[in-house]
Amino acid sequence: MAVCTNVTTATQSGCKATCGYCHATTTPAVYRDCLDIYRADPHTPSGRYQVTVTSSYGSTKSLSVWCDMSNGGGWTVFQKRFDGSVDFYQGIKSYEQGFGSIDEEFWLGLQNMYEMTAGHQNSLRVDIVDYAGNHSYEQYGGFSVGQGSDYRLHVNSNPSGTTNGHLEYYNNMAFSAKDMDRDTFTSGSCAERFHGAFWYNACLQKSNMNGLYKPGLDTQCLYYAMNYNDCNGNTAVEMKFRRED
Ligand SMILES: [Ca+2]
Repeated sequence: MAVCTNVTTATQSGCKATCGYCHATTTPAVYRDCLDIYRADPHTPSGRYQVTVTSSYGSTKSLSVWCDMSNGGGWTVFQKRFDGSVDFYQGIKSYEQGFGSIDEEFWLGLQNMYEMTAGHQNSLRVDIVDYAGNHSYEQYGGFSVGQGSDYRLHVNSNPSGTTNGHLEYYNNMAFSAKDMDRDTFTSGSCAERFHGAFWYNACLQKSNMNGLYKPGLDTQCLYYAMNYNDCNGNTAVEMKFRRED
């Protein structure tokens, strides 16, 4: 309940005048993303929250998201992997719509990512735990996902962090999956070759975030910021974005 003051008529929207004051039920707050939730309460913990996503056509939908309230808070996680319980070798429709469980491993979905990042300045953060248990991270500016059907990646170069990442190598690439080859490798499919789905370029892979969950040496495995020939699969990874406007 909220108290509206200085109400002069009983017809004010949502209000019922009583003795010059008006007591009205507040409209539930609409949170567009984890940043709105963080700003409403900077002490709220990381976890599962409900946000309202507005499409480019103006329609709205409720969406469960995982929010990382550490590292400055307000991060909307769009990919989380830590135990290999979810199969990430999926087709383009699954990657468009999202899959997995928001409390466990998941991919949030390219359409959701487009609708939540379009028209905003966003940062991208990657958190990694390598096969030896070492934690590292990287942060990029200029992140957004273009509209369907190809959902191009936009990300700036010169990241900050503790990993020598190169996601800018994939800047302006279309998203490819095992059943949708939009990479620039003309003799085959990077998604098939690396058992994943990503904004693949010409298969000179420097990251394979949706690859096979197989910690240890394997060129098809989940890895970030290394040459695939040196790949020791990561044991945990999160990718997340935050509005900066
Ligand atoms: Ca190809």
